[in-house]
Amino acid sequence: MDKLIITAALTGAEVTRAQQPALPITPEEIADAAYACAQAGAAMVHVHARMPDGTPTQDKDMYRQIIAEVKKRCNVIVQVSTGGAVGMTPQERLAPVTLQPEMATLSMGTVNFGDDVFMNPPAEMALFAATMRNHGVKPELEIFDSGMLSTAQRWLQKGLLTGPQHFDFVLGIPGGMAGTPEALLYLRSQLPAGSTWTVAGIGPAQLPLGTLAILLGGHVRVGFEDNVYYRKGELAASNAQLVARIARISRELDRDLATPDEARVLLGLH
Ligand code: KMH
Ligand code: ZN
Repeated sequence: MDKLIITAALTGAEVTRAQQPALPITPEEIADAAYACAQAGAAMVHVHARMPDGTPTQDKDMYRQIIAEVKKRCNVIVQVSTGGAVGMTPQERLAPVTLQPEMATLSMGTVNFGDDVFMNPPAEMALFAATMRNHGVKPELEIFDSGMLSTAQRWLQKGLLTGPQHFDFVLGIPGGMAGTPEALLYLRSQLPAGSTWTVAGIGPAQLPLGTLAILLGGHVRVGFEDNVYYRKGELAASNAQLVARIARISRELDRDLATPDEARVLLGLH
């Protein structure tokens, strides 16, 4: 089995300081959290930018600062969000891709998102894919429901996506596919040959699905974007605490952790 790539989704667009007092917001806080997660075993960070008051933003300069601050501290792969927050325009969402980060997320379809709708019409997503290709940015394909994986398969056949792809199964969003082992096993069974995959279990699904992914040879995403709790009723102290736990479980299960450079090789970033 390949070594495990742990991604820390540090901030997201929805979680507030009221919900999680340790949420990193400024570029310095995000970079400090990235460093702590790297020390705990993360090879990648998935980042969203916020304004100083906590409002989500896709401002290019804010992402530039985040990337620079992370790079000052450590060598983790920085993956920027192009999901941003519900309601942002495609142009806003794409802004950080022009900074040529190593990776960026690419949502593969529209999904109900709690009481909102996270809009990802095919023509806009094709533009996102083309922009990433033109800037040499590897996408991580965000799969919120099984039809999105079928879309990825069609796009591979049509040449809108080329080469081995990296998938993120985001499971447990209200409106998306359930955060269950059955859902994960089904999606894994439908993956195009040669793909790599990770799982982002939402809320209480984070720990069980992460553990299952370790056993199945997938990779794992943890962090406050998806889950603010350490266990039921107890907030996590930091993103790094969530990384440290999944790292510990992986080592106990005899699966070593990928360093950032090893993850770059596994993901074909070189
Ligand atoms: N904030 C969500 C609406 C991504 O980063 O690409 C979308 C999201 C996905 O977080
Ligand atoms: Zn995100």
